[in-house]
Amino acid sequence: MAVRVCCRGNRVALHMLSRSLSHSSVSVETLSELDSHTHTPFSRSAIGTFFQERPLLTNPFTQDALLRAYLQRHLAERGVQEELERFGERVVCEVEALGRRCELEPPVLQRYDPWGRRRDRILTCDAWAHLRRISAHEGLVAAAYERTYGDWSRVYQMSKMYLFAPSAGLYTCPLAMTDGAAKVIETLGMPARKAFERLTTRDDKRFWTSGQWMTERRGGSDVSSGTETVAKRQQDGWFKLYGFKWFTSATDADMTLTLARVTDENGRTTPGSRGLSLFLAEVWDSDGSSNGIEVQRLKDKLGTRQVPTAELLLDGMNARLLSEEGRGVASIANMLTITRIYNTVCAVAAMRRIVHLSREYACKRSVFGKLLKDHALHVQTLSRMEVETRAAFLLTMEVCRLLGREENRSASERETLLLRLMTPVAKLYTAKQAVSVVSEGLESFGGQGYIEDTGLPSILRDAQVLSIWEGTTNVLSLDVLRSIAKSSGLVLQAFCSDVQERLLPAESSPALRPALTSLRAALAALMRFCEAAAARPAGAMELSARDLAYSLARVYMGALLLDHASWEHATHTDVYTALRWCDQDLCPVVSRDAAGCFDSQTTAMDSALVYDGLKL
Ligand code: MFK
Repeated sequence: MAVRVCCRGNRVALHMLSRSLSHSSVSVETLSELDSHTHTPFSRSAIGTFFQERPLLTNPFTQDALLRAYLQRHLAERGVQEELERFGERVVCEVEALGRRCELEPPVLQRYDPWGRRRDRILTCDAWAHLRRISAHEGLVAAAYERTYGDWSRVYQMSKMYLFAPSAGLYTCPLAMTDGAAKVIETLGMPARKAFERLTTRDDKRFWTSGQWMTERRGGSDVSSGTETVAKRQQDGWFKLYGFKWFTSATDADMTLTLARVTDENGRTTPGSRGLSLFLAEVWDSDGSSNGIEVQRLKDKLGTRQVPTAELLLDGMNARLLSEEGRGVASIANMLTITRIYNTVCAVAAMRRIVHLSREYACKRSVFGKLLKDHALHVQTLSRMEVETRAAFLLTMEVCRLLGREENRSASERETLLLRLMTPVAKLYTAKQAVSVVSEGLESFGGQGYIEDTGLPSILRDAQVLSIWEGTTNVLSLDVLRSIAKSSGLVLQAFCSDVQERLLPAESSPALRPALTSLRAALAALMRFCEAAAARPAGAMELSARDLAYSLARVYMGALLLDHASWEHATHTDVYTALRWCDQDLCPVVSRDAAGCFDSQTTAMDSALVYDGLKL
């Protein structure tokens, strides 16, 4: 092998010539000597002339057939499509670059002022501030509370969020908590009207974002026993909070909602959930100093690097009591409903984005003599991603629709029950889908999907958090059980009758028959399982919780796909999607039960398997 270095001014080109493997040499030549190599590959350039085409991001509204069809069906004649098309253009031309800058210029913690005085400040980049302004102007939170579209206001707002999310550098995180805080205040009867107005304004100068500080060092799932923060009542009726918050997201927020235990005159607190109350605090004073808060450090995370996530010591933070004393968890649950729905929207949006880029790339990338889009195996993989994305989209929009109807006071009892049941189901299931679909999507770019500055890896990193924050998959599966127990099974009855009704129009379509048959069988099996499970010990129910939640998700998504495919303007593609979705095991809780997975001896076997080889 010979390596030759040629010089012309500052230009240096390295030429790797595979002449001989037996000896290598380095020589310096002038360009004129190289003229004889004009036709040699790589002779004039360091890297040759072939470059891979990058996938182009185009208007996410116009390229999304299902979103457009869904809106045409439900929100047709109200100028919504034009507005979303305009916003989609803004996402591509403006938001995308801002989001990318937030990834490249992550927040930093400044602890001291130039004269050595402790003064914690979280510094975020200009792009983050710009996204805040855009969010306010576009009414990304406000639209939900203006209720311009009545029952459909949430669908409208979340359609916008869905377009915004994959480009927005995780600005959806503060927006989720802001929306959640507004929802809590509204539900509690407006005890903090001024804060509510700021959270829901379109005026960027007045717009506030909110945090949601729930997680402490003892853990984020078991909030009732893990919360150590205490609240000491002051003479003016306000409280001073003392505690340590272990994860606080988007800590640059203007205000926050947080949980603490009110102390009695002897300094004692009530343990458990009954001892927790909900507080509202402004995070920063008017001079920019913090409200009795020390920022211990910013977290070093796998993804969501755009978002300042901090550990906070609350050392006398002034706060006002928002809920009744002891009703903290029940009150903040309204916020969790909203943030879990945002999580769902962001999960689907991430899936849609990767599918968008993957299919675009497949039209440009040629391999083995033809474009990727002409390789049937590659297209099969993309179509499976598309099926997952469509099912997730319809479930997400249905949950948003239910939320909108509840907020517009038009929800029936069945719809209210369904919202309670399907919020955790949608959150947990779409989060898992997002990780899987985005991971598959990265693979569709080959090695380029693994290269940082393509921007692709950050989509996967950011998707990974979706199954963790706002409750892990298992915590949410237990929340599904909680909703069943609390309603004495009424949520399941609502589920069953809703699915049955949705399937009726599909009866007149021969093309949909195989999917309809599978879905009806799955629903019947699921309901039989639930009836039998009521007689089982609580431990067995808990063991089946995840598979039960997955079954509810798959059956409901199937029903929504069939419903959509039965619409008068449905396409062959809609029918095909429903058929493909119903190909799978729609009811894993029943198949796992049949395999003995929830039997009493299973826990011991699982434990023996997991700890095999480890001395306990
Ligand atoms: C892109 C998206 C961006 C999102 C960004 C957000 C960033 C923020 C990051 C975070 O903060 S992540 C941390 C989020 N933390 C969690 O999600 C907590 C996870 N743990 C749970 O959800 C537990 O299940 C829970 C804390 C709720 C358990 O608490 P408890 O006290 O053991 O619950 P309990 O005793 O069963 O219920 C207390 C009350 O709350 C009951 O009301 P009642 O007193 O009236 O009976 C319950 O019905 C009610 N409740 C609980 N969960 C509910 C609920 N109500 C409605 N919906 C729910 N999901």
